[in-house]
Amino acid sequence: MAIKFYMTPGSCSTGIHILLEELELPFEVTIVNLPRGDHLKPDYLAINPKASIPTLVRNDGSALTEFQAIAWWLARSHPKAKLLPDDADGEARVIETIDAVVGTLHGQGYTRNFTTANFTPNEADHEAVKARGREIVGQGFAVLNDALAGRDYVAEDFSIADAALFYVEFWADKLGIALPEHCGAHYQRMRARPTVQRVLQEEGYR
Ligand SMILES: N[C@@H](CCC(=O)N[C@@H](CS)C(=O)NCC(=O)O)C(=O)O
Repeated sequence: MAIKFYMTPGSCSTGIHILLEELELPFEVTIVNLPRGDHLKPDYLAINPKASIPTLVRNDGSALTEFQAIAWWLARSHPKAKLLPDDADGEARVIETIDAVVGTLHGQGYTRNFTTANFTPNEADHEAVKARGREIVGQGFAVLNDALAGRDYVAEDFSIADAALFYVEFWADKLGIALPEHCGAHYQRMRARPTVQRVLQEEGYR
């Protein structure tokens, strides 16, 4: 049984898609159409009751959710691919960056723009909520930018943290949010990777 990957093109699942391609794993894709509400349908909720993307159903049939958990499991179960540093400091930097990406830039920043109504029942407040979201994203990138100075990747080599950072950089690109210097260079470095090019093409981007 191949790994089953539940994803939405251009969403945070793009980061996991990159890791699956980096690992050259065989996997079956199911596209979950978020705008159509596929994630709220009983058959998907039976797999992931959190109604979120991404989900990975592994060879033993068990489902794994949450970007960090999926990325960590992929890296730990394929150690030869070296998607995690093997020193404590490098590992801590990876966790630090993924948490900032998923918890802060995505969870507090971008979601204010993607699912604004979840933050206020008042439509008159929507623009203010979106503006605050962009502010959080900008502040988050500024911190990550400083950490990237003088480095090609978050840790010494490419790791799961770079796939996470890529998806929020990709969203910045799509939304017209300017990336600070080192994040911009990281984004271009990631786009030059053959796996990233393949993923973007498969997800309908160029
Ligand atoms: N903490 C979750 C967040 C996942 C998440 O929010 N994914 C978005 C797509 S990028 C989603 O499923 N949205 C569904 C919704 O907004 O209802 C994770 O890391 O996997």
